Amino acid sequence: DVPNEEDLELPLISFNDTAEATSNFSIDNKLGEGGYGPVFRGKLRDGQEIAVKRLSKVSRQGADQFKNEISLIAKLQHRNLVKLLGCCIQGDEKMLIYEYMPNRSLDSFIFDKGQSYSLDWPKRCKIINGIARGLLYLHQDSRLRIIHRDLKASNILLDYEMNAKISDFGMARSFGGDETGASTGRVVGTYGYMSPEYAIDGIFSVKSDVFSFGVLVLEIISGKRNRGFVHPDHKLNLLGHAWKLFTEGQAESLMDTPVRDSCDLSEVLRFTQVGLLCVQQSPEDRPSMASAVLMLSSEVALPQ
Ligand code: ACK
Repeated sequence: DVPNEEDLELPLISFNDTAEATSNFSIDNKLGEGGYGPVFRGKLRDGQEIAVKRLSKVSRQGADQFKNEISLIAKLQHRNLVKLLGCCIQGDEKMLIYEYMPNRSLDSFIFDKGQSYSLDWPKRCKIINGIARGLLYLHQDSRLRIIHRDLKASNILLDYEMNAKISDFGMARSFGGDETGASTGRVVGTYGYMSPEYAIDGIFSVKSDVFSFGVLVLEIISGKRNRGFVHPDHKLNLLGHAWKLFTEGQAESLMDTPVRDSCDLSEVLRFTQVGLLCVQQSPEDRPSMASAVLMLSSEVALPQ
């Protein structure tokens, strides 16, 4: 299901080769290692800051993921998705050029104790709403209907105003409107965020993204990572822990200190409940992203 080069709907700037690409922007310091190679910070000739993903070691799988990312993301345009500005897919060294996200990834913000103090509830609330809207767009836009398949804190990037944008579409799949799901023999993704039906049987659908979204919501509220994949009522897992505290009326003790110090309690409780609905064991019991967005904004009564 990897498209041919001719079928790619190319983004704004497409460079013919590495030399042409690099004469149009500078590449500065390395930001880190991404899914298929290093990511660098750079600048376009007009001074606009960019992030450049390079695919240096051209394994077949890496090249396929790279093309997959281009063909899907070239069609995407939403304030909660990281914008692809250009690409260079010919030649040995392939590159994707993205808008630069100065506050980097949500991962370091919520799990690094030094930084998490600056992330009060209003900011976290805005981040959750942003991720929800970005995901809703992916699932619903009739031209797209995309399942991300690797939604996690390190794939959420933050701009100057702490708006959240979803990145990394290397594993995304277009599902063409069939909501019942598809299966794969090769399970890819990250354990703490993987729904049980995907981790065990390789079945993915929009509801597997909803599960990952629920994990993210609970991580953002608690400041704790969900590790491993176990049944939600397992004691050791964040999901089980959150469920237990919530049903015992102790949800406040789930909250990360900066959240507790700055929040509207009823709002955090509502968000926690939405998170818990999204991580239910059975995909049919999880809300769609459209319902999740409505529930976050309190427009509908939550099921008990
Ligand atoms: O967590 P980070 O600081 O944010 O480290 C990773 C690293 O590159 C490897 O993925 C960072 N990164 C990826 N895309 C961008 C971008 N568009 N703007 C800024 N940083 C980025 C990511």
